Amino acid sequence: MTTIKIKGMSCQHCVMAVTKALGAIENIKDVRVDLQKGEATFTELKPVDRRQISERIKKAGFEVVN
Ligand SMILES: [Cu+2]
Repeated sequence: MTTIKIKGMSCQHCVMAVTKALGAIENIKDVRVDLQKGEATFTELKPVDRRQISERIKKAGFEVVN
């Protein structure tokens, strides 16, 4: 299980957008987004490039903080 910090989420729509953005990345499964903590957790079936994750999150309008 991988956990990343995400900046900029303020409501359930943000949660949906982040969940969708992460879920669309190959080899990422079981995405859970915690709005209050500003975190997303997911399973990597194979190691996923962190830069790719950051880019997808950015495209969705948010920012990875790690
Ligand atoms: Cu929102």
